[in-house]
Amino acid sequence: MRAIFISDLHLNEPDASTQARFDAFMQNAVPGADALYVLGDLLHVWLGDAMLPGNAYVQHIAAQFAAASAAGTKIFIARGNRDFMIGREFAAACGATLLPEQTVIELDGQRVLLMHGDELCIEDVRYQRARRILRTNAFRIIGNSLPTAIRNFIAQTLRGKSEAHKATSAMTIMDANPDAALAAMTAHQAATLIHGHTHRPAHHALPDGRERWVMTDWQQDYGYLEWQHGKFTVKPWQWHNKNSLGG
Ligand SMILES: [Mn+2]
Repeated sequence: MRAIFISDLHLNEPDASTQARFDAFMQNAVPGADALYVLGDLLHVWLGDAMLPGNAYVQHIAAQFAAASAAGTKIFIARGNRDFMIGREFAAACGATLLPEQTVIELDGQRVLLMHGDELCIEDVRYQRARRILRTNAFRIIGNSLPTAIRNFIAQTLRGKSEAHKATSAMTIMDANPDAALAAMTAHQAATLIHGHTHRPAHHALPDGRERWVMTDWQQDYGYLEWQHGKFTVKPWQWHNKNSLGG
């Protein structure tokens, strides 16, 4: 069993270096894996699957997932706080299965809890209040029925380059609350939790043997998480540094 876990790519058309890193990852890391789990914020801005038609940039991303899926790697995509409007059309274009907000998988018999992780940032009360509204099917329907011109205008505004850096820097995101993480693991009877969102990559090993892996965003040099031979390893992105790929 070889499974790969990633999150917080924040793929965004002006950011060519992250795109190059993604292309290299799909070509080098994914082939032969049994499963690829994308745990939210794959896309920096996604205001609904109505953005898909005619969008060559996102279709190129989807096509790479679809090719991996056709080659035998199961693709699973969870929504993040930036791409919570990902829907069935996008998932279908990727040959992917959409995951619920929290999901438990078994890796060689071990229960592992997966989530984007924004629900763990409970000290950010304003965000959690907004989240309860935004993450509903009703909001998803409203967003998808916006006129294309308005949606594109909003997307372009959100996509501005300096805005992208501000919005993805860890300083602007509150950290996960460790007690909330433990409570979620207890509720799901999982000894391992994997999440992203905070952009603070880490391996938290708890005294009771439980562990929490926090995945990195793709704008810093770190790596992806892989399960193979019954253990997790962080694998550095080494094909090679994104500057030489993206120019
Ligand atoms: Mn996020």
